[in-house]
Amino acid sequence: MSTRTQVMGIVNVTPDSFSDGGQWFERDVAIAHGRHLLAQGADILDIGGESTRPGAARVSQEEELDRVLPVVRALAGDAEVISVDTMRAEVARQAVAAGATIINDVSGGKADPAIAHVAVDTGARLVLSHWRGHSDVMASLTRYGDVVREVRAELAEQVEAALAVGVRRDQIIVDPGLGFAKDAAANWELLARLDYLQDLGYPVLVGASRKRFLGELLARHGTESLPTFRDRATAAISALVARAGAWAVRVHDVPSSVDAVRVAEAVRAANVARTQQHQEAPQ
Ligand code: PMM
Repeated sequence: MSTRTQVMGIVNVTPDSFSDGGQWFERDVAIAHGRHLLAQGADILDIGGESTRPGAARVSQEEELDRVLPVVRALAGDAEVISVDTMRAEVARQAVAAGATIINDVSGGKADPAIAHVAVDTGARLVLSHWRGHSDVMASLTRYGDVVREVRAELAEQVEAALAVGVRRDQIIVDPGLGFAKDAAANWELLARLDYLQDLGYPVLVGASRKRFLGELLARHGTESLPTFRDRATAAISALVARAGAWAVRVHDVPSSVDAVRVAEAVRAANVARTQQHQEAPQ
C-alpha cells in the first residue's frame, strides 16, 4: 500500500426508508455501491450495518451480522482492503473470517472489550476511535477542559488497553472520533491539532464526512447544509488532513476526496523536491 493518504469509502448496509424491497434489496444496493466506490478510486471499503448517528438506537447482533456478512463476502473479491465498521467482537470475528482485514471500532474497544482479542487472534488491523458512550447518551458527554489533550490522553488509554491484551503496535490505527461526544468547536480544534494525536505514534484516520459540524458551518454562511451538500467541505478537510499526514480519510463521496488527496500529495512532493534541490545546490 502506498504512503499517500488512503481513501476509505463508506458502505452503509442499513434499511432504505425509500424502498420496501427488503433485505435482498439493501444487500444488492450496498454491494453495487461498494463496487462503484472502488471504480471511483477508493483504496478501502468500510462496511457497516449499525448507524452511530447521534441519538440512534442499537440494532441486534443477529441483525447486524445479517446485514454486514453477505456484503463483506461479496466485496472481498473486488476490494484490496475491506474494513468492518462494528463495535461488536462477534461481528468483527465473522467479518474477518469473511474477508475483512481492518476492524473499525468507533468505540475504540470500550463497547465490547473482547474486540481487541479478535484483533489478536486474527492479526487484523484495529481502528481505535476516541469514544465516551453510545449514540443515545453521547450528546451529554461533550464537556472537556482542553479537548485536544483529553482526547489524546483517553485515546492513549484505549491504545494501552489493546496492547495489554496482545494487540501489536503495527496493528493499531487511531481516530479522533469527530462528532462522537464532541460539539463543533471540539471537532475543529481536533482538526487544527492533528499533529498532537499523530504524536501518539500510530497512523491517524479522520472521519469528518457529511457530519453535523460541517452542516453548521455551511448554514452560518447561508449554504444548503443537508448531508449530501456537505461533500465539498468534506473534501476540503480531506486535503487539509492529507497535507498534515493523515493515514486515511473515511468518506461518502470518494471522487472529491481522491482529488483532494492528489492535491495534497502534489504539494508534498513539490516540497520534497524543493528541499532536495536546495540541499544539493552549490553554495
Ligand atoms: N464515523 C461514523 C461511523 N464510523 N468510523 C471511524 N473510524 N471514524 C468515524 O469518524 C466514524 C466511523 C459515523 O458516520 P456515518 O454515520 O456518517 O457513517
